[in-house]
Amino acid sequence: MFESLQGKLTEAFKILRGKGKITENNIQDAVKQVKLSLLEADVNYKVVKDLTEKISQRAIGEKVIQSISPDQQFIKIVNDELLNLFGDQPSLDLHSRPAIILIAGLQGSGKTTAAAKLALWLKKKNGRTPVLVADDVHRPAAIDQLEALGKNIDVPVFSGDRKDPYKIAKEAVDFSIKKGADVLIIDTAGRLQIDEEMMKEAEAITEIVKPDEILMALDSMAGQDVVNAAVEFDKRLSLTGFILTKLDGDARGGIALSTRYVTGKPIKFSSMGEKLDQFDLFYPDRIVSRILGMGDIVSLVEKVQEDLDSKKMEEMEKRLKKAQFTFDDFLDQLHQIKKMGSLSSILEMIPGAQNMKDLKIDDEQVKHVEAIINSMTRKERSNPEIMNFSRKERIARGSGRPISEVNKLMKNYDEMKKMIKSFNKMDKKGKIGKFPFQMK
Ligand SMILES: Nc1nc2c(ncn2[C@@H]2O[C@H](COP(=O)(O)OP(=O)(O)O)[C@@H](O)[C@H]2O)c(=O)[nH]1
Ligand SMILES: [Mg+2]
Repeated sequence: MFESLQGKLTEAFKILRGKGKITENNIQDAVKQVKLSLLEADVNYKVVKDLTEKISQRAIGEKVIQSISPDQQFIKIVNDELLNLFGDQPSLDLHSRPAIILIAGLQGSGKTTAAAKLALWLKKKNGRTPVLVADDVHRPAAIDQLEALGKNIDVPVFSGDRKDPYKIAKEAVDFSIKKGADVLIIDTAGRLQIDEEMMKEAEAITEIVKPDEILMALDSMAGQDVVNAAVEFDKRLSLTGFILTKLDGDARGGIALSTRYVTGKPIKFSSMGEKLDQFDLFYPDRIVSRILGMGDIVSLVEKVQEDLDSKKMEEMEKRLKKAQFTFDDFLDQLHQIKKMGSLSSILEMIPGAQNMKDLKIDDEQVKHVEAIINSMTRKERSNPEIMNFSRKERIARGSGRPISEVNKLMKNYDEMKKMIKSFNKMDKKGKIGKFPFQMK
C-alpha cells in the first residue's frame, strides 16, 4: 500500500539532502514536491493545501539542530503533520448492553467482510460475545455470504425473515439479549452510488436500533468521489467513524488522508486482506510510517530532540534568571506541557498554581497559541519586539487565527515576562524555585 506516494515523497526529501540547513528558499522546492506527491495520490486538494502550508510554516520556523540533517528534520515535520491530520488514537463506545454497531457504506466497499472481521476481533481481542445481523435484504446472496462468514468464525448470524430490514433489526436486538450476546453488528445494504432509497433505509434502521457506533466502510483503493460519499453518509447518519478497507491493495493514500479532514470523523479500524483476522484498530502512527517509509529517521530525530529538551530546560532556567523570555521559550514550554498531558491537570499539580485553575486555560487554546507561534519566523520569535502590524497580519494568515488572537498572545507574552520577573524575585526569597510549567 501507498508505494507510489512513498516513492514520490522520498523524492521530496532528497531535495534537501546535502543542503547545509533548511532555508526559506530551499524548503519551497521540497514542499512543492510534497504537494505534487499528495495530489497524485488523490488526496483532496483542500487537505493538500492545508497540510503543505502547515509543513512549510513549521519548516521555516524550526530551529536548526546541528546533529540532524535538513532532510531528516523535514521528514520529521511531514511525519508530525500527517499524524496531526489523523488526530489521536480513536476510541470506541461499546458500553451499552448489547452495544450496537451499524456498518454502512457503498456496495463492494467491504461492509460484509468488515462486519465479520469486526465480530472476530471483538471476540478474540476483547472477549465479547457478538451477534451478526444480516440486514442487507436486497441481495439474497449477501445474507448467505454473512451466514457463511459467521459459521467460519463461530459467531451467530441473525437474518429473521430475510425480507424486512426494519423488522430484522428490531428482532435482532431481542435475539441477542436472549442469546446473552453483548454486541450486535448490523450489516446493511449498499448501492454502487449514493441512492436516496438506500440512505432512507439506513436512516430508518438507525432510528429503530439507535446504534452506539455507526461505521462506514471505505474502500481505500476507490477514487476521490468516495470522500464525497463519506460526507453524504455522515450528513445523513451522523457517523461515529470509518473502517478503512482493502489496505492490502495498491491504495494510493488519498482516501486515508482525506476522509478525516473532510468529515472530521476518525478512521477507527483498518482492514487489510481476505483473511478474517486481517483487521485491527487504526493506528495513525503505523499508517504514517507506511506512507513515509521513514520510521528509523523519525525515531532518530525524536531521540535527538528529547536529548535537546533536557538541555533546553537547563538553558531556559538560566535565561529565566536573566528574565529573557522569547517566543521560542514560550513554545518550548507549550511542548513540554503537551507531552505531559493536559494543561488543567498540570496546573493542579503545581504548588501555588491552584488559583490559576480559574484561568480556565483550555487545551484547544494551547493549540491555537502553538499555531500562531509556529507561524512566526525565527527572528520574530527571538526578538518579539520587532513585531508590527504587517508581521502580525502575516502570522494571523499563516496560522489561520484572527489577528485579535495574535494581539492577545503578544499581550500574554508581555504579562508572562513580567510574571517571570516576579517569580525570580520570589525565588530569591526562597518561595518558588521553578518556573510554573517546569517539572523534573
Ligand atoms: N483484498 C481485500 N479484499 C477485500 C477486503 N475487504 C473486502 N474485500 C473483498 O471485496 C469484495 C466486496 O466485499 P464485501 O464485504 O462483500 O463488500 P460489501 O458489498 O460492502 O458488503 C469481496 O470480494 C471481498 O472479499 C480487504 O480488506 N482486502
Ligand atoms: Mg455486503
